[in-house]
Amino acid sequence: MSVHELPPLVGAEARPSVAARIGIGGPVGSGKTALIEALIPVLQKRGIDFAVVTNDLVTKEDAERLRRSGLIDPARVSAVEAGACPHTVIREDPTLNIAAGDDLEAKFPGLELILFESGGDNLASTFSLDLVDWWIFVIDVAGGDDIPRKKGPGVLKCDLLVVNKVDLAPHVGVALEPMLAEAQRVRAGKPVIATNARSGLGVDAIADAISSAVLFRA
Ligand SMILES: Nc1nc2c(ncn2[C@@H]2O[C@H](COP(=O)(O)OP(=O)(O)OP(=O)(O)O)[C@@H](O)[C@H]2O)c(=O)[nH]1
Ligand SMILES: [Mg+2]
Repeated sequence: MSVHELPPLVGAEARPSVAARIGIGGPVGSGKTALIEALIPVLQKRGIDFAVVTNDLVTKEDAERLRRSGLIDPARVSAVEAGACPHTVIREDPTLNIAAGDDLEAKFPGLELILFESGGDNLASTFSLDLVDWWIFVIDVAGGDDIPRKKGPGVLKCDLLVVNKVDLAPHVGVALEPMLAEAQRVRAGKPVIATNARSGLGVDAIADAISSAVLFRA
């Protein structure tokens, strides 16, 4: 077979694009969309040209919420309906998400960054590196301080672990510092950031992490 007859590359290597693609996964209701809502003005202030792809089971709820928010040009938000199994479309067969990202890049040629929010899933959900270059896993304090200890693949394998809803710690009987220390321990030094997506606490640190990991900005 000559080089001209080789089958086309799939996934990341096939992308003609330049936009970095990052994933945001985590259990149902941990605050993934809230985090995106908090990140949008921070990324805009930094002059980053970005778009968002959301995933829901059988609706476009999160995309509609972002489009209505007034925070972002609605054309920059795409929705994937994941069907029964949210992790399938971010891991086993990310074709729909890759296509949604490609469409956004075609529409916005200067795009630097695409955020892919997974549908809420369990602690085992992870992203295919055919889809994303780097990914965040969002857990929340109200889910219980034993979540890091359970060492789910999402918690262990993500590039950045976000522990959200820190404001709720006193209300749900969670000792925040030991929870964060345990998260750091199980991740063997990979980063952990504590956030309150409603107040914006920790969101600048996430933007810094994204910038240095995939945009090669200080
Ligand atoms: N107190 C508090 N509430 C939060 C925080 N972040 C999110 N919430 C609330 O938690 C609920 C779920 O937030 P979402 O952003 O919809 O969570 P999600 O992970 O996108 O949910 P799915 O996409 O359905 O999995 C909403 O009522 C948010 O207002 C936080 O930091 N503190
Ligand atoms: Mg959401």
